[in-house]
Amino acid sequence: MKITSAKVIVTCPGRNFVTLKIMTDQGVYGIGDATMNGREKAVVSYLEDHVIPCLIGMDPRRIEDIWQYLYKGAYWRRGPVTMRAIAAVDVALWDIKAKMANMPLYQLLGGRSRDGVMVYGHANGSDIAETVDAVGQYIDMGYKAIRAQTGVPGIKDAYGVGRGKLYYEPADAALPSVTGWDTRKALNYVPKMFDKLREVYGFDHHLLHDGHHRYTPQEAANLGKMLEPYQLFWLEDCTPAENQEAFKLVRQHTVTPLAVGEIFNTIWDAKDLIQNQLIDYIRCTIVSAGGVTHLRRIADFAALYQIRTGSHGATDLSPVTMGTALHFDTWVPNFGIQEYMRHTEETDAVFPHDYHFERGELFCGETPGHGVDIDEELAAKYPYKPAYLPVARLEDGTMWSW
Ligand code: CS2
Ligand code: MG
Repeated sequence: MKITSAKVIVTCPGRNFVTLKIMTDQGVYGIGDATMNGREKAVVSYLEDHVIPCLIGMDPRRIEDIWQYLYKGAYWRRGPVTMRAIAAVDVALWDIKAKMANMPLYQLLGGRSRDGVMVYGHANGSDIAETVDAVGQYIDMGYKAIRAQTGVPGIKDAYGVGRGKLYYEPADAALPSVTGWDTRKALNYVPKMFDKLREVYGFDHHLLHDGHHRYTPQEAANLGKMLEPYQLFWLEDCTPAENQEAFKLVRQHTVTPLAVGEIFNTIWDAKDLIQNQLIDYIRCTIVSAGGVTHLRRIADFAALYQIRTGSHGATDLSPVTMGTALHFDTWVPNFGIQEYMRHTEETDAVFPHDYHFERGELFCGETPGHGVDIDEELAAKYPYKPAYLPVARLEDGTMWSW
């Protein structure tokens, strides 16, 4: 069996997506996601100029060997561009293998560990009252777990506040828009939101919060401590994680569960966090962390320390990643939760898929492969549109982590 050709499809049905399609001499094809929000074209070039020429003629059944070829063979290891390109190839090859086996992907991985996959949705508002309403709407839709973010008085466009009810899309401008940040104001306001949420809805639902890399370790520890009475499912990205040791200080001071990893690319980014048991959930996902082949290594390593998965699932991860992640989640023994931000109807139409939402859970389908396709004709109607994530500055103009 041979790879005969491969192409990269860029489409913008409401937001940009980069998709790799690999064709074989047996007529079976596979699809992989290579989207990197705000830096899409870097991955397009990496695939078109440097990966696809090497793939032609290779045996697509040799998934592991091709993964190692692209990782070790590039000499330049790791990083968000490289690992997304590898992920796209890896996912397309798993799709091909599962189609050849006439099985849904989760069967190839080891079979079902659960029926459905618990997901969390994003509730947000410009202030506490609006967020409380939004959480109520998610509860009414059947969600068991809800992430709550609020605008903060005095902070311009605080992270996580969307425009519509169900959709939140941060990459919103042809050049980065400037948002604000003020840790003092956030530390004052965020605990009040959770106090209100527990007062109104009680403790039956899981609540989550994303710090989005904004706090220092000491401030994160303080926030974690203040949130303890509200029994969060997790506090995410409470401090930047380039320095994995930073989490020691947070861990020593709070029992609020910690989640991190949506911007990690390999197991090495999480090694110290995992083996020192500094986190509770690992948020790496298929597209950013080298595909199914590598994510499986991360999840297995995390399982040794009772750390569970909580894969990133924002709208910039295409339905191809979501579909693949759901097969992974259906199999992985140490599953925790799956993030689920709904895609727009336009996006869903470009990527026909067989997963569905029911009573707070997502279910992958039984179609052979990962169950997600791309309608190329429809995709061609939505040309690429430059869209950047915002940047964040403090009141005095200092650049901060967005
Ligand atoms: C976020 C994302 O979903 C999350 O937890 O942190 O909204 C993130 O900001 C985007 O995926 C960036 O592209
Ligand atoms: Mg996040």
